[in-house]
Amino acid sequence: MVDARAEGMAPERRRDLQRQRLRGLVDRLLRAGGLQAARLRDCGVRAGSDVDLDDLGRLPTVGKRDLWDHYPHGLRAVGAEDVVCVHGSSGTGGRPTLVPYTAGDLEVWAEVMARALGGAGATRRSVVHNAYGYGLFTGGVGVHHGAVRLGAAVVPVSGGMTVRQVRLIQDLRPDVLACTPSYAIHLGEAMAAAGVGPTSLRVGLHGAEPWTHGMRGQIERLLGIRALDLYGLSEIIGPGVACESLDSEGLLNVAEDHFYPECVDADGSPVPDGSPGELVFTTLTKTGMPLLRYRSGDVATLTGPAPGSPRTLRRMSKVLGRTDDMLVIRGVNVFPTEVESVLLADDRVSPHYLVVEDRRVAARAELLVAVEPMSDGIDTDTLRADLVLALRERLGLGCDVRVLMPGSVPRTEVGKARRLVRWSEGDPPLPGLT
Ligand code: DLL
Repeated sequence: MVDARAEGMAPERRRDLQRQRLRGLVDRLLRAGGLQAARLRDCGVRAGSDVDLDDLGRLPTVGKRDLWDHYPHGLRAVGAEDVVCVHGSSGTGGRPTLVPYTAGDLEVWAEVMARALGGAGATRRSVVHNAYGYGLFTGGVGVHHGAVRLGAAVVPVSGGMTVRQVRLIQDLRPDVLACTPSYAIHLGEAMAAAGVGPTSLRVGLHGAEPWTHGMRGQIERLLGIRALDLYGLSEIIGPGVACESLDSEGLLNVAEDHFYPECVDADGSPVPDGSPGELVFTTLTKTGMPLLRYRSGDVATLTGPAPGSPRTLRRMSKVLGRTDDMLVIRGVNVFPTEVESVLLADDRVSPHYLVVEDRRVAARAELLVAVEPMSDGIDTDTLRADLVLALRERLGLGCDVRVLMPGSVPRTEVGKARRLVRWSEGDPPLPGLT
């Protein structure tokens, strides 16, 4: 553990720390004025001492719309002179979300990302090949801060130029790969195509987009590494909000001393541990844009620490989907990740696929799934029929499967893979789909 005191703290002691930090946060928000202060006052909160962790549920939430409504400075809670950088995401529908960071926020970020790397087995001797995009996106810079804090050597290669990346991996012999899961597949395929054998890579930290255990298997086979999940969102800090460690049993340790997690249903009521719900985060220690009860839109489950692990942090599941990515097809709710788990359970299917919500007849949305065969010589008619059956069994829904020529689904070299499109009019989202 990078910070045994924080990661291994007794849960009751951590709860005291969280309570104290929550009160400090509420005082900071009230002092800063603005939207969150007004909402707190409307709830009868006059000072941090009025709140407790146990009644967090009665406090107001904030959401993406609030950030959009307050663009460009968002819910900044400090003077402009205290802001040292701005990050964000391009967002859906071209509406960016910008997040101001103070020097203190960068400290927190470096700390939680160093812990994430440490949990993956990285040390001062590690070389981290960082293929997350550098820029406004938090992936590249966030992993960078963590690697530097750990004392590892970071190769800030960013996204794209895959041939050069393969070369750098051979020459610099990194043990840690940091990139999106879809880029890990792309990189692995490029290495196989170039005849590059086993590399020095040992572990990967993958996130920024949803991916399933099936995709994990594909990455691990292709690259010969342990593939771990790294989660975060720019509104909260970026990567490092939660991360799998080698011993966390497939779940992600939440950095809950800095980001207090809740899991709620559509009405905002808490769901029990182990039940899926929307993750809500409170940034206990951030100062640039602190958020009280930010509704992330990400659906996952929460659970306690791994039994027997020195880490005592609560854990979250892989993200199952986003509330706004949930498709409702003939009354059945479907997340694209459920489709992915069915597809990748079949070793004839390549990890390049696209889920299309066909809304050309608005009153009757249909699910169309475009896949590519893993290799030549696969009987595509049988594959298609088998997938239709497997999807019907898993989702309880008939859908249309198209097996396309290899290479038809666009690869993502930079940024996040696009796994879901909504098709309401015009040309098909992929050539060959009609
Ligand atoms: O994607 C931060 C990040 C960078 C995380 C690199 C991990 C690695 P945003 O661009 O603001 O920030 O997008 C945040 O991406 O709300 C999720 O919907 C999705 N997301 C992030 N990590 C994961 C993950 C970064 N591990 C949004 N699994 C979040 C599934 C993820 N979805």
